[in-house]
Amino acid sequence: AYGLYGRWRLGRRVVTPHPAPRVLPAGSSGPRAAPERFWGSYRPHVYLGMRPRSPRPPVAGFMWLRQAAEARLRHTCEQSDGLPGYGWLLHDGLRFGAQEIRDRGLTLRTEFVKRPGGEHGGDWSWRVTARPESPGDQTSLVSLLFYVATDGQGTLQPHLENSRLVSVTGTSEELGHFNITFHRPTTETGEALSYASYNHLDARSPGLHRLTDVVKSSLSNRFVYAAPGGPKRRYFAVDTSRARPGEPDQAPQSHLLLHQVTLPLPCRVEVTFESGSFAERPGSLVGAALSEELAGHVAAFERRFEETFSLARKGFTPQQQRFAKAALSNMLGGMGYFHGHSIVQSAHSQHPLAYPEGPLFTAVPSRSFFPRGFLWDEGFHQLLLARWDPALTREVLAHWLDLMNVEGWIPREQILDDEARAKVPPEFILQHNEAANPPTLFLVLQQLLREPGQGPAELSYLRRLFPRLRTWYEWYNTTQAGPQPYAFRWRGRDQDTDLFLNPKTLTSGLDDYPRASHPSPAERHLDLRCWMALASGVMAEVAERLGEPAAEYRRMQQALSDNALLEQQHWAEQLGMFADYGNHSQAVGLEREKVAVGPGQPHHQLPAPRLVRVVRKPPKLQFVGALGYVSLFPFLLQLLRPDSPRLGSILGAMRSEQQLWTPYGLRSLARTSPLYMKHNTEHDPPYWRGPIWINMNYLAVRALHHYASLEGPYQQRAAALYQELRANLIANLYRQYLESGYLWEQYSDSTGQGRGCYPFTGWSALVVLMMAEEY
Ligand code: 6A9
Repeated sequence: AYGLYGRWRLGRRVVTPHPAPRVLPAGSSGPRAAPERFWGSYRPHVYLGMRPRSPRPPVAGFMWLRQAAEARLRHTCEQSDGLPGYGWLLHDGLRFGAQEIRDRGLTLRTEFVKRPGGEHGGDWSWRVTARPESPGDQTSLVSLLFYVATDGQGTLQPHLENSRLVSVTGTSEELGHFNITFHRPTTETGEALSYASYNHLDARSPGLHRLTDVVKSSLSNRFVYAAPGGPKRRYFAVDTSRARPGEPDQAPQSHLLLHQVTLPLPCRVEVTFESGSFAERPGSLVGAALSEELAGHVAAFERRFEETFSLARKGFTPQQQRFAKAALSNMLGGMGYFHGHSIVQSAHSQHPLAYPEGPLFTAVPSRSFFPRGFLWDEGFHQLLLARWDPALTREVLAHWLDLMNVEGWIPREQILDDEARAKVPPEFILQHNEAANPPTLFLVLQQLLREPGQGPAELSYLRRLFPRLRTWYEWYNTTQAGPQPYAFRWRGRDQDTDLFLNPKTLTSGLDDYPRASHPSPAERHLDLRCWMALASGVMAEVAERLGEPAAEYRRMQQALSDNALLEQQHWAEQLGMFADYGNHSQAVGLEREKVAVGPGQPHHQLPAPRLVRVVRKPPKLQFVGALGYVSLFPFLLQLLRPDSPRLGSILGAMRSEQQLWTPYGLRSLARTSPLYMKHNTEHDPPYWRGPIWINMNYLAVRALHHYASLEGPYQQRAAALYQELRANLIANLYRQYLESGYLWEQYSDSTGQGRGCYPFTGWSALVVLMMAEEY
């Protein structure tokens, strides 16, 4: 039906930007429009790094190395480094941060402070203090390595004094002229040190994603540390003559200049970045001046934290408050600024295409494992951050909505640059334009609408957002429509059903949570339907505030929260729960494939038999028996009327230890459910089939709080459960943090222990809102 040109145009739609003016016009993150946010710790994937919010700017970073028989260089956050703990203890998301990093044998405290001034985002200072793990250790040598690197734009110039790299001057489009100084090391209290060794590296790299390799390849232990009167010791250091630039065929994108200082513990090193346009600088921000500045920021943070969350007033101990501050600070310190493009594919494009290039300012779920943007995770992150700094949240939301294409689609996982791509296996990089993800940004909008003091600025922000919100909503409403009015279905479920116990639904965010065993267009997904009820309500409210047509959104909201219709589509009377509906068989299992052995063929030559799915009873259209988070959705998103008897059933299932209740929070899938803790394939362990996830638990606590405030037959029950569930979650997250040094992706339903990747501040940081009782 389409000509060649028509087909080409259809294929290009996936990479055609939404036509509405960007919510954030070009330059709005730059040094003129937003100088106070220009520089930041926006490289969450390294232990310490800063960059400005500009496309390919020079960046700053830090590495360290304990001098031992082997050189183990630390740079990007890696779980395989096995650090006993690291993360921001304090971070205001704007002006300062203080992080603690525990490595074997030493502890590092990394602090930064920004100072506004000039035309290019001002100055900043770093202070790194290294202390031995055991106070008596005076023999360990440590190397602290500070670098600056370009990323395709700007120039750098090293300045040496007797082979010590003392400073770097440079220029870039948005930074103008600048000067970075590596100050002489001191004791941890700031007194001069008599001796340290210095090395430096001046090298090229294919890009920022190869910096670690370039530095590693240059390390040599031919250097000798010889403090006067002390023993001579060989140590590892960067060596310009050895540095290999990586792929030689690629034009080097990065110029790297690195300063290494090697010295005994304890010690301290400071680095200053000074902007050339800063006219009347009162003096460099180092030493006592830096200490004073830091102390001021710490005090302001403490005050603001208590004003915002009232944890002292609520009786939390100082140690519990420190935990909550660290959770919030890690969320803020995990903010990243990424610039680049996704690689996408539509049903109409034969080949993967480059999505339009653009910026994304976002929090990330995990600095080590998932240091990039995830659409539905971000809604949960911003529920916390909106309480701390609503302006920040507004900006993040705008960045996400500006990623929308003409269809109304936003790619779910944002893998935008080489550094991000280097961390993701190729098969996960491609984003498909039929793939949704829960529209949790509507939860954030709902929260922003409730903020007191909505004035003209907030209204005009909403007005700029509105055309995109409208298309986004429409995209879900049409592309994820279900088999009957008011029903919805996640697209993009796994199709290769023979290999999975239950084909996954990655788009729902709940990955392997059991759904209909045989994906089909007849499916009705309960969670998506509830998300759409929420989205409709928020759209109606936004439209009403703006004087835009709201009636259709209201009508949808009312239809989707009509409890009778909800029950008709999703109440499974026989199962006694809300459920998905689809082509389903309960009688499935994984079995070893039988491999025919030919006569005389020795067994050991055969490939290992695979696990394949067997369906012992044919599927039929029915409700899907899988009690867990999905079944709770009408409650989680507060669609149930307070007098609904279904509310009683849900509270019962939640409190039953056979089903969802544990001393650590609600498990994702009932213990009595057929796929509870079942592997999906030989190599795919259970994920959303039992473990405790904090985002859903936060929604549960929030919903209990809601129903506890409404008169009805279940009010008392909800109030009691609220107290209990909240206390369990807070106690376990706090305990896990103390015991393991981290917040985690999920938690074991049998021991409460952290599971999956770490640190995963992501939605685990919602514990702060539970402590503060902010819902
Ligand atoms: C795999 C492997 C270095 C899975 O937190 C992000 C998402 C959630 O949105 C989702 O609900 N996580 C949850 O079920 C992590 C997903 C990671 C997928 C990419 C690539 C990289 O290995």
